[in-house]
Amino acid sequence: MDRPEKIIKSVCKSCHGGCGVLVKVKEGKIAKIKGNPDSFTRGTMCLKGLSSLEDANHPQRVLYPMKRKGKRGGCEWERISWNEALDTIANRMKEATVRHGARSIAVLQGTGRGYNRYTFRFARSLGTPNIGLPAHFCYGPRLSVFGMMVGGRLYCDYHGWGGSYPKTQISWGKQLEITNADGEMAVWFLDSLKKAKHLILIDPRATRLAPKSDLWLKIRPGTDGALALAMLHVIIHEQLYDKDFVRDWTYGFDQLSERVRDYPPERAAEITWVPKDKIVEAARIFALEKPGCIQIGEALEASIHTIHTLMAIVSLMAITGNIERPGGMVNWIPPDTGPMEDFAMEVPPPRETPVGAERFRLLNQPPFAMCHLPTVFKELSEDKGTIKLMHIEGSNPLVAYENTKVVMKGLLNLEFLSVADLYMSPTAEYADIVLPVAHWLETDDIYDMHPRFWVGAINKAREPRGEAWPDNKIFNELGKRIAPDYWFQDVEEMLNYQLRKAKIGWSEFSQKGVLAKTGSDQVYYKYKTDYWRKGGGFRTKTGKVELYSTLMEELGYDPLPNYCEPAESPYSAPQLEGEYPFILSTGGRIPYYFHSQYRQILRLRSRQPNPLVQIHPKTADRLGIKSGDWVWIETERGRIKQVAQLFEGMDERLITVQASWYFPEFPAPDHGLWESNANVLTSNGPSFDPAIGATPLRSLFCKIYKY
Ligand SMILES: Nc1nc2c(c(=O)[nH]1)N[C@H]1C(S)=C(S)[C@@H](COP(=O)(O)OP(=O)(O)OC[C@H]3O[C@@H](n4cnc5c(=O)[nH]c(N)nc54)[C@H](O)[C@@H]3O)O[C@H]1N2
Ligand SMILES: Nc1nc2c(c(=O)[nH]1)N[C@H]1C(S)=C(S)[C@@H](COP(=O)(O)OP(=O)(O)OC[C@H]3O[C@@H](n4cnc5c(=O)[nH]c(N)nc54)[C@H](O)[C@@H]3O)O[C@H]1N2
Ligand code: SF4
Ligand SMILES: [Mo]
Repeated sequence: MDRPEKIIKSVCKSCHGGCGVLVKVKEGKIAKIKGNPDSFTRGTMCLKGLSSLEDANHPQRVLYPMKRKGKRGGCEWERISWNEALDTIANRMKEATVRHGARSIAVLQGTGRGYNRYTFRFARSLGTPNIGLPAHFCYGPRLSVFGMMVGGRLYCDYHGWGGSYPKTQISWGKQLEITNADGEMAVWFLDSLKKAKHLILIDPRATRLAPKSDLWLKIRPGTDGALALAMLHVIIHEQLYDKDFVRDWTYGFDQLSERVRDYPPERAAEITWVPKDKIVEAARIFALEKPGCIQIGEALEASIHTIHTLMAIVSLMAITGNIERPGGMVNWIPPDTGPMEDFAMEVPPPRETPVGAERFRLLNQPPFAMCHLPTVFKELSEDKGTIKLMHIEGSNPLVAYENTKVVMKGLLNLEFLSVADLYMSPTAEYADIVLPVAHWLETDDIYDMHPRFWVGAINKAREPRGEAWPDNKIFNELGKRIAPDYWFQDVEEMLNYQLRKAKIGWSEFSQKGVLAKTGSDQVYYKYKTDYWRKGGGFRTKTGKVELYSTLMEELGYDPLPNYCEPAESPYSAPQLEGEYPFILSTGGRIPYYFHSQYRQILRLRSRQPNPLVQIHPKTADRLGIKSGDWVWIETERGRIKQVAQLFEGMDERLITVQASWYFPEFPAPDHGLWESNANVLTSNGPSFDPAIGATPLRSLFCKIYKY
């Protein structure tokens, strides 16, 4: 009998996610995935999303819970039942809590995948403050600075709901056009760009945006703080700022003016290698051609100076009067569900300090306190410290975190490690228990990511393969075994609960597909209303935009933006320049991959089979390197090899390597972890951003030579 064809509406989650999709199911099988023209992303999809079925059907997916036999990393596995797997993990966690306290457990998640709220709720319900995310160098700095300065979040207004689109756009250390980072979708950005008068690109490399930009500031990596301070200098000195907004709605303008006096554009030009005229021009355009917005990239966060750099950039947004203005930077109001993270926040936070957060104190700020993973791995590698047991839901620390040798030593010293993943990543290979995770095509959940004006229904198009479970079910079933008060009968009850404020149940929401606040439902200039505060104002201590941060002051840090030189640079460590003559940047994103994922997907791998290191043609010529040669890249930590790609659009002294490479086709357990993984080169200390503990993934010293 013919089974009817069905079209399932869902949200792709093959990266951070966000693209509306239509999944065609024929005779019970998924036949095709395409973009949904009636969604926020208007039918667009990237090749990763279009390859989702190949991913879901891949023969190497983990399909059953497994426990380790023999020694850790010995690659001998035994299939076990879900009950045995969950009971084992739960019992180990309870035991650890009795023996060492709940703080001995760390719960890790990688980049945002729309289930962060489960990770946080789970860790809180265990009683551990040690939630571990890459947030010290990714998105955490932005959220911290937005929080301390404006009491909320700031997103570029690409949507024009207030009647204006950005006239000036700055793309600062970001490739949104290929990364769709943090739920801010490239399609919105590129469409709004057509309506903009100016695009300013601030990047050491000529990215795909360079031909579209009227100004490209070819900055030396890690010096963005000096550039932003000099732009502030120009705007303040030339009186180009928004005087009414500054007078009525900012705190600390005089101190900021005093501070930027130290950063005239000629000084910044020396530091940043950007000509003075271009700095002045960029500042004038941003101050005069309004409204304007700034898209901030992860490159500015993976720096030992991220917090003060971002403070200077938010000050630029503020003194030009671009905050909460149509076409500027807006803190969207959430749909009727309320902020989805309330699901985690309603569980009382543990009182203890997360590991490392006594030193990097911004990591210990409500509502998102978390541990500092470089500290966790360092302590573990020295066989000391607090953490004994780790559960990892969707992260691959052996590839993702600084200094792979240290991370490996640390993982090996854990008493117990459980990993929930779709594949046997190098990290999963070293686990005691591996849990099989369902693909998003096999999952029912609520999609919630930035920029938070909408939530969408992820609707499963088929049952999970093997015995895989969705992440939400894993957290719920594990949670029930340890802290039943906070968990639910089943996933449907948990989804209904999260939708209760919107007065809609999961089944109705899953049909509807989306809840959003758009168009006239959105509100601008919220600080002029009672929205955040009675009588108006921002949700900060002073009620103003804090150019001078009272929180930074309270925590013992410089309350005003400032600049400091990268730790490995020709100016700060000239003695090393002889041996390591190049500036190394790691991690510009690859369109066909998402971090360490998808090297096993042929359709994607065929686009770029090998890791690429970008070298300026003149540098390559001097070193006898030709395009396509394998090249060693070496730092004080170690060396890796990647394939040379000659690239003219950057300084001759810069070398950029791709991050996140391992080779699933290489033998277990390491799968080529040491061959080309950029984090063999990076450092997990001693230099960190003093407030949040970020590390310099984008500005290190290196040497290169032919393989
Ligand atoms: N396809 C794909 N998309 C992704 C990801 C992926 O792995 N693949 N990862 C996701 C994640 S978690 C994140 S955090 C985002 C990151 O995405 P983005 O924030 O867009 O960051 P990158 O792509 O790394 O681009 C950073 C740009 O900054 C430049 N840059 C490097 N150092 C500096 C510097 O010191 N100053 C300045 N001004 N620029 C610098 C680089 O040359 C590069 O062009 O992407 C997300 N999207
Ligand atoms: N040198 C250098 N290092 C970097 C960066 C850089 O630019 N340079 N970027 C950093 C940044 S910004 C980030 S965010 C981190 C990212 O770090 P991670 O998020 O740890 O990224 P991955 O290494 O891809 O590991 C993710 C794992 O989760 C699995 N997975 C995918 N989807 C799901 C799911 O839905 N559920 C579950 N349970 N598992 C899933 C994948 O198979 C994979 O094994 O890397 C960081 N590391
Ligand atoms: S950008 Fe992300 S959400 Fe959109 S299709 Fe690609 S992988 Fe899927
Ligand atoms: Mo990230």
